[in-house]
Amino acid sequence: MRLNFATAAVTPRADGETQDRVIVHRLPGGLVVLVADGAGGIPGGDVAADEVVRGVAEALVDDARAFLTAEGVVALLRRIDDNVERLPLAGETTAVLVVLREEQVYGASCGDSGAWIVDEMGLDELTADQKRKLRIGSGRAVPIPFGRGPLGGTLVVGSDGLFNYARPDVICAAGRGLSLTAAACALVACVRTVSGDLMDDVAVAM
Ligand SMILES: [Mn+2]
Repeated sequence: MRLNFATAAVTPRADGETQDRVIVHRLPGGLVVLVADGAGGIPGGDVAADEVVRGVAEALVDDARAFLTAEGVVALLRRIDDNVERLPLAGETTAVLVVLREEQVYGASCGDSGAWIVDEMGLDELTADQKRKLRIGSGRAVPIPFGRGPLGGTLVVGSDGLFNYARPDVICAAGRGLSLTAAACALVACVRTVSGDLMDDVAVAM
């Protein structure tokens, strides 16, 4: 099974600071892909997103069983939600966590980041049923599990800066024939307006 991956991120902010986080961990025989997008409009989105990154890294060491099933990932994200809610400086964040193994792809998400599997035929939105408003840090997060068989196409995990500003057919076509690294760069490039502007931070892993 191919277990290589690429990540890319861009931000329209002049200071280069972004509240999007994209992290990929290797497991024996698999990958853990995480995207977290700290919510704007309330303070502390970046703290919340960092706390998800930290909580997942910690669980990989202390609680590897959490990554064995989609339900385990749901429970992990719930625990992280409780922890983030208790942090005075933390706001809220989305989280999409995908475990990619030889025989299956599974995970859970909350908020409006997304995970798609794309191929020539179109797209399969793993995160179609997620609760967009009940984010990590609210104390009310409702992570929704997803699962599929062996990965058929290309896994694309990203923030809403990708999925809200690029047409689905453009996302499906963006990486075709390219190396993964070039494809990830092509994806974050395709959300720019004709004048070259970005409307939101963008982070992707594929
Ligand atoms: Mn965003």
